[in-house]
Amino acid sequence: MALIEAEPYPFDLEPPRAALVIIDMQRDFLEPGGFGAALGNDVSLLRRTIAPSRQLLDKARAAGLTVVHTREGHRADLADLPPAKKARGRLSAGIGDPGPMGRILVRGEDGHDIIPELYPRPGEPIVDKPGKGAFHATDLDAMLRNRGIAQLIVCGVTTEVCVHTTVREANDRGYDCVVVADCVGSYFPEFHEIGLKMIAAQGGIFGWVASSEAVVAALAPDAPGGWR
Ligand code: TIU
Repeated sequence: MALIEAEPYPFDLEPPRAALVIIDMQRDFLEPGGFGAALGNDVSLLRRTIAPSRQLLDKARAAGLTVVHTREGHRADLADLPPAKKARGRLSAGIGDPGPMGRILVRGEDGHDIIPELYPRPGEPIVDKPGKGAFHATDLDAMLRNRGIAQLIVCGVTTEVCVHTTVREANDRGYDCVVVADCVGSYFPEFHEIGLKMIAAQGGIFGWVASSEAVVAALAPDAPGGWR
């Protein structure tokens, strides 16, 4: 067991029962030439998460943690795309349409894939999800339970959308979640800040919030209070 300094109080990490879950670090959300940028968003607000996430990913891999990656997207035939999701936003180029890096949020397209900096290693599960939450219509819960995972360290984008939805789903399924503050990001700084506060409020109503530095320190085998 290792203690992670966190809000609202320290988190007892048990690495064999913990997974690092990296949400939707996809080219279309993060790269300057992607769908998110084409909608007028400032992707630098998301890109600041890449370096700390890479550091945390390296440390989690070295510590032998389960690492799971997710991607938001749909089948090429769009059979799993709810009409309401397709229509939302009244976009001239929306999900399934040609975008700057292939068809927008369609599996197999360049923009749908994970950024090279955080690319999954062979053996690390990738969850392809049609919704905002990573549990909805996926096998994530089964994979975690089959591995005896009960604690999730959560990184990714965006804080108030797919990260929040996933953490809320996980919380209701009995998982303890630690959201890594500098490894999650939003196109809207105020939503990011409030989103993090909402996680840890009321005694940790949805989970914990910690810095990547605090999580890395807890994963270091020789750190005071560290694991092993
Ligand atoms: N992954 C995720 O958060 N998908 C979104 O659509 N986020 C937005 O903030 N739009």
